[in-house]
Amino acid sequence: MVHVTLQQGDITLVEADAIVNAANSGLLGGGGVDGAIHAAGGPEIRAACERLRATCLPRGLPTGEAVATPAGRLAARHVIHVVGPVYDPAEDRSALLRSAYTRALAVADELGAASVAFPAVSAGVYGWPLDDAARLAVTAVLTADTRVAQARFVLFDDRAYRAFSAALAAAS
Ligand code: AR6
Repeated sequence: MVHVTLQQGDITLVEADAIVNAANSGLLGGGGVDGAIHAAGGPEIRAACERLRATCLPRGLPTGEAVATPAGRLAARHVIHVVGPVYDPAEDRSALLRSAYTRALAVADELGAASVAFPAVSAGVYGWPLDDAARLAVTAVLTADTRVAQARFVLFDDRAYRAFSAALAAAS
């Protein structure tokens, strides 16, 4: 079973085989953790995303899906871009949020990555309530069928760290 740990901090600084990016379907950058990863990783990530758009993903990466690029100047070897769902109180999109995590782990398996770091996908600009985002994230990763040995959630602020701590304690 995958071993899950938590850390508060900036995911761009994490040394893991792969870090996960909370991207958008266009894959060409944005704000939040996406902007930070592109800024810190440099143009190699953007160029790889542009190649994906020009070849296998002309209409972009669907919500709940994952795709890998090199990590440019980052300490990690790969960036696994996922698209979380935008929160909508009128529609249950939790399966898509769980899928973002399980598809990321499936891509990590294809890459042979043993350690993967995740941000709190959908819990920023996409508006997912933090406690629920944490619960869905932790249970998706803990129950995933994967060869990834170490999964680390890297939470940017204290509030997110506390939400993920509570979710991990409840699930373990
Ligand atoms: N390291 C770790 N976590 C971070 C970092 C960082 N450097 N920076 C922000 N976070 P968001 P989303 C946290 O908005 O909700 C982008 O524009 C942040 O505090 O980055 O999935 C994309 O292009 C929050 O807890 O992602 C999309 O358009 C979490 O990362 C859209 O935002 C996710 O916040 C995706 O929205």
